[in-house]
Amino acid sequence: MTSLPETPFAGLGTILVIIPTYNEAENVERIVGRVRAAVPEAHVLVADDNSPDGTGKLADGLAAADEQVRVLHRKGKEGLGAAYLAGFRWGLENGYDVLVEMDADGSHQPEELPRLLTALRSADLVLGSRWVPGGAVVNWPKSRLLLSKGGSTYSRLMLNVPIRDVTGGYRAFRKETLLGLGMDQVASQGYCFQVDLAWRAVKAGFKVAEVPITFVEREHGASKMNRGIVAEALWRVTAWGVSDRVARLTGKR
Ligand SMILES: Nc1nc2c(ncn2[C@@H]2O[C@H](COP(=O)(O)OP(=O)(O)O)[C@@H](O)[C@H]2O)c(=O)[nH]1
Ligand SMILES: [Mg+2]
Repeated sequence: MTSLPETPFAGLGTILVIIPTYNEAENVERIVGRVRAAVPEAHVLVADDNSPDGTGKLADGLAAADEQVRVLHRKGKEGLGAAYLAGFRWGLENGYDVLVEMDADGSHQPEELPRLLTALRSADLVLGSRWVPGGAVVNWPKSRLLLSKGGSTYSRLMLNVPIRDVTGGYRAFRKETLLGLGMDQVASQGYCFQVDLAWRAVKAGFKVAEVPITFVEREHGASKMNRGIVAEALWRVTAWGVSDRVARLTGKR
């Protein structure tokens, strides 16, 4: 019997990097190439919401040339949260042990993925963090820095989660973590999806670790961040925090 070649992360099992895309034609080929180079054993799933700019077609081309790359074509733009939930379900159905979240625009550097995976050896969920010592953000205007830091701090205090960067989207989950945090009840669509999952993981008693990352603002294409996404995050986090306090006061938790 021939044994499989030893890879640095063999102990973690099979790894799927999920990359949600909406109009990332200028980025999709570069990011997939960087992931494949940085962690050659990882598989990649591009979860595209029928991008009008042809991102899905470009991803199909990558998949045709590399059996470790797959594409999940979704019918239209439904938000980051919905794309990730579909990607997670696909990954779990296809037997992956580790599921990674990564943006398509290069903000989450694939070259830092080995550090997240190394930390996952002794954690259930690893968060790439901009706001722990050693973490950084490159090329963000002051307004965006304030929004992100403020959002993270507000969520941390409102939900009582001991996490510095609770809104970040560069993460590695063990499959048991996803299966144990009640994914089916997640309704968040936009970026508060990230807060939702981290909070659920903490409440479910999973070990959550933060490792510093350097977040690099995109050079190509446009951000999909908008006021609706911020508003959804604000009202959902506030509603969760309030109902959590009420439940604690009335002893229902
Ligand atoms: N599939 C899918 N991907 C999305 C959607 N909204 C954002 N994304 C992707 O999510 C990642 C982060 O979005 P981005 O616009 O860079 O947000 P920002 O970094 O917060 O400004 C990128 O890979 C986007 O293409 C969506 O509705 N559907
Ligand atoms: Mg971005």
